[in-house]
This record gives sequence, C-alpha cells and structure tokens, in this order.
Amino acid sequence: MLNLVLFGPPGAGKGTQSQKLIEKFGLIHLSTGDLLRGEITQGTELGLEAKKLMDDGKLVPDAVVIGMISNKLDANKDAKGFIFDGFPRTVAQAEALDSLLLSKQSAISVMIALEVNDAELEQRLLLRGKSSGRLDDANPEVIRKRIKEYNDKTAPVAGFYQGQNKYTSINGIGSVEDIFTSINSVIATYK
Ligand code: B4P
Repeated sequence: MLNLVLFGPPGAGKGTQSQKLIEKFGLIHLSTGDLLRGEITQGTELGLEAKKLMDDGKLVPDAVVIGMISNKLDANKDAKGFIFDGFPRTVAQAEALDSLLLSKQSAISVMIALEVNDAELEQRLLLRGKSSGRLDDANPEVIRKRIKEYNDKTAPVAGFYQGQNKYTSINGIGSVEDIFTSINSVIATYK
C-alpha cells in the first residue's frame, strides 16, 4: 500500500499536486480542508463550528479531523493507498494516524514536504482568494495567522516523521510540472 503525506504550509501546493498524484497512482485523496469545506457547504453543526475557526486562520480541534479521517479510512477498505493532504497538522494527529493505520495493518510510506517561502505563500493565497471566494484566502492578516499556526503547531510534525526516517523535503517553487517530477522521484524510492 502506498500512503503519502503531502506536507507544507498553507499555499505550498499540496492540493494542486494531490490532483496529479491521484490521476497517476489511483490513490484515494483525503484532504481535511476539503472535507471541512464540504461540511460547511452542507451546513452541518460540525461545519458551522469549523467555519468560525477556519475563517479566522485557526486549526480545527484534533478530535474533529481525526474522526473524519477515521470514517474515510473505514469507507475505503479496498484502496490501493491514500494521499493525506493537509493532515496530519499536529503531532497528536500524526500519532492518531499511525494508530489508525496500524489497526489496518498499514503505515505511512513517506512524508513529502513542499518548501515555499512566506512571501510566495501570501502571494499565491491572495491570488487564489480572488476566485475561490474563500474568506481565509482574502485577508493578508488571516493568511499570516495561518502561517503562524503552521509554524507553531504543524511544523513539528516534520520531526515526527524524521524520527521514523520517512521525511523528505523538496523545493515547492517552480512550475507545477517540475515539482510533480520531483515528487515522483521521491515516490520511486519508496514504492
Ligand atoms: P487546507 O484546505 O488544507 O488549505 P491550504 O493549506 O490553504 O491549501 P493547499 O496548501 O492545499 O493549497 P495549494 O497550495 O494547493 O486548509 C484550510 C483550513 O482548514 C486550515 O487553515 C484549517 O483551519 C483547516 N484544516 C484543514 N485541515 C486541518 C487539520 N488537519 N487540522 C486542523 N485544521 C485543519 O494551493 C494554493 C494556491 O497556490 C493555489 O491557487 C494554486 O493554484 C497555487 N499554486 C500551487 N502550486 C503552485 C506553483 N508551483 N506555483 C505557483 N502557484 C502554485
């Protein structure tokens, strides 16, 4: 089973590269951001709670996202593998993911981190905000708060996978195709 964690700050290109990886490897794409936005669109109680936090650039509680991922793993028992996009975002989420996969006799194959500087992130997200309608992409102050949340709570997750010798970082600046080629080179060494 090929289980990839795509890692990086908001706007690093995780969602963009995930789309290409799904096509190539036939993996199931699990994006906690997309799942949360789906709850918001449906107007569920969970979605209403999550929206307040997301619009303010904050992370949603661990228990909420871990529960969503657990349900999706159960619903896709025959998958060839998964791309975890935007999850895990805290060390507690990474530990929970390991336990969930272990209970299914599986494990993360590799974490691939996309390295992009803050100025480029801000520019990309503001650009996306013009067409996406996402409130968290529209305001530079909220974008900076998201990057701070990433540095405070999410960046330590890299150390978690480094400890398991499963961490690789690549340059996330350049054309989408060139970055995809770099990701494929990493995957080739873990397949
Ligand atoms: P996400 O939906 O995960 O949003 P993101 O990090 O902003 O998106 P992503 O990184 O995938 O976007 P991409 O770079 O592809 O999270 C949103 C919010 O949900 C979080 O702030 C949090 O509140 C909540 N949340 C989600 N998961 C959570 C969790 N596990 N725990 C707690 N809370 C959670 O794209 C960005 C832009 O860059 C696009 O416009 C794209 O076209 C562009 N781009 C991509 N590659 C490029 C390149 N090479 N060059 C130029 N532009 C590029």
